[in-house]
Amino acid sequence: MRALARECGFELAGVARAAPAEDIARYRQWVEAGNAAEMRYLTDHRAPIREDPRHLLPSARSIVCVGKLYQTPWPHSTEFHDEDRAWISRYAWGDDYHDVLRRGMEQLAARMALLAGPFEWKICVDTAPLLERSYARLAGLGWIGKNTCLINQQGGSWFFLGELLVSLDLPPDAPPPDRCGTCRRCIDACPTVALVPHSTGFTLDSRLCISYFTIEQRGAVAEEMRAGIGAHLFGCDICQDVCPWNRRAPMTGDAAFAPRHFAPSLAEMAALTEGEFRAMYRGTPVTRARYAGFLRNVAIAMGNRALREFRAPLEKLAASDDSVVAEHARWALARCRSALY
Ligand code: B12
Ligand code: SF4
Ligand code: SF4
Repeated sequence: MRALARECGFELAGVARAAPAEDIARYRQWVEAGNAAEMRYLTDHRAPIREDPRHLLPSARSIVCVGKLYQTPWPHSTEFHDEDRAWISRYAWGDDYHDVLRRGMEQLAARMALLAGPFEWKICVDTAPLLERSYARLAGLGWIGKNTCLINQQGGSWFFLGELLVSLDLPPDAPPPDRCGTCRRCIDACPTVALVPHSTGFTLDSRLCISYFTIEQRGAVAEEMRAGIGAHLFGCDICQDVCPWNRRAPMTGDAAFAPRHFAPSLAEMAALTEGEFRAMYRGTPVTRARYAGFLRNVAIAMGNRALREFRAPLEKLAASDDSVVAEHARWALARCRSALY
């Protein structure tokens, strides 16, 4: 099965039982503590579905968990100091991973059927109500680091997860040991202190996370959180950039993840029309922010960089019909002015 997965483009693969989620209590506690912020898809009627993968495929007996590397030979956000440019996080540089992984898993299911005969299956990538990291850990793909990412000893953490729920009984793998040890680089590097202590280690408070603000949050970002966002335009890589397990992380061989845009000019981004935004980021994860959210993020990044040349583009954004964009641009203009005079 692992060899088949590799042929289908997955560097990592393993099997977990399609049994009720061991970590569900942890999930409930996380949600009850408010850590899901406004991500309703984590708290609404879909929340109980996460308790058991058989809610997604009643005949499921096993979960084939796969990992696909997306690391490319380009700098880390922690090495990036170009003042008039902003950061798009690594996972969003190329094609949208949902489609790439889905295609690979369809191939995997077809190849497995040639060997095992017909069986029922269902593909999950990110959006399904399934605790992906929990099952991937049980399938031996890695341990859950203090940055809450799944980390593989050889592969680091720059990989996406996907799951093929199957009605076949496959022998399960075993979870690897936790290899974070006494390290706490991610905790110390997080600019917004979003990795917070938890009874069994650390957890992520989305209400403080740059990735949440720039990708998931709709509407205004609380003023006191804006400075910590720095020049992040979409997502955040810091807690993975500093992780020692990513120092020698292997590169992806898949051209789908070759960078299209990773450090765009802020002035150019502020001037994009909606049509240009769509055309530029079509087929990449960046479209999730939507045009208004993207411009809001541009305004925050400009306010944090506070360069003289940002005044004109910010004045234009301050006249936007979108009240959130306009308010963020006014906030950024005030910062540019106070930095100049
Ligand atoms: C909501 C979400 C977010 C939210 C919240 C993140 C979070 N940490 O929960 C936000 C928007 C902040 C986010 C950010 C990112 N995300 Co995201 N996200 C998700 C999503 C849709 C759900 C995650 C979830 O259920 N969170 C709730 C918490 C409680 O769950 P959890 O952190 O996974 O923890 C569970 C287990 O890991 C386990 N557990 C946790 N700690 C420990 C410790 C021990 C010792 C044990 C035994 C178990 C355990 O218990 C928890 C179950 O309750 C998943 C896809 C999915 N369906 O799972 C992708 C997913 C987790 N994201 C992913 C990615 C790539 C990212 C970003 C890197 C994107 C970016 N560059 O900005 C960042 C990383 C930020 C970070 N440090 O986590 C990948 C992670 C791949 C990997 N190698 O880990 C996933 C799996 C998507 C995918 N299919 O590839 N994400
Ligand atoms: S993604 Fe960024 S803001 Fe979120 S926990 Fe990691 S370092 Fe902190
Ligand atoms: S930086 Fe250190 S503590 Fe954080 S996930 Fe990596 S190894 Fe674990």
